Amino acid sequence: MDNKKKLIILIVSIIALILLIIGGTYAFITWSSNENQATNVVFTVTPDFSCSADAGGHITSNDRMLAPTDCMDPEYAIQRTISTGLTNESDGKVYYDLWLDVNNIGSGLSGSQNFKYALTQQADNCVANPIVTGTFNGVTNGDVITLLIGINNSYLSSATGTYYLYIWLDEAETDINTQNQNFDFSINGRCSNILYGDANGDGEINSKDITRINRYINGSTTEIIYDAADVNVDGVIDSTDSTILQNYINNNGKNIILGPH
Ligand SMILES: [Ca+2]
Ligand SMILES: [Ca+2]
Repeated sequence: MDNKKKLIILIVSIIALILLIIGGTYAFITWSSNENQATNVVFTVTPDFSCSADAGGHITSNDRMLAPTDCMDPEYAIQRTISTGLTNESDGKVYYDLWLDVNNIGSGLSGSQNFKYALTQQADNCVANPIVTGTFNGVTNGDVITLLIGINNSYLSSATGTYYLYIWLDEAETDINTQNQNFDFSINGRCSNILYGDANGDGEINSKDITRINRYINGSTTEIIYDAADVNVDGVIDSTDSTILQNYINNNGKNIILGPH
């Protein structure tokens, strides 16, 4: 055997060894979703309009195993196209929210800094100018991850949008605790002609709305957009709404859903 053939065999052997190590070490993390947690949802809000979000149906543990990689990896990262839009015409303004419900997340993944998500409007880039990106670090069962916030994504008519959701374990991950973990997420959304949180009806959500709610509670005003101010949708406006709204503003709308969810 000449040296050239020896070199080729050596390179092939090294590559095979690398694949064996990577495959044997990390390719065990699965996305799972049961039949009740469809990732395509259609919801009707009023008789006048409805909106939809289609993320391509179920994602099950048979679909994808995750391994440390970059977010564009077609084999070991999750990439979902989400098409949103109004299914009926609307004359008024419609606010659109989209979020991820965390139904279950393994402690090894919530303890990692490298289990990540990003939502973009670019099919070919998950890093540049994401609408939202973050890690699942510290996330627990029952939490929500905000993807689109209504106030920044209002539609005037039958507009549609296409978004790309990426979920991946970053290539920096080396912790053995991220192996053999399960997680279970579902995409949910809501459209509404109510801008929840906008208690004074000026089209913005800010501290003025907290002031308005507090004044309403102490009886110094009766002027309030009732449905918008009742952010926990329990039928009354009280200090709970004020507290939720304060947290929402403090977090810049991150991972808190105002209104029905
Ligand atoms: Ca306002
Ligand atoms: Ca309330």
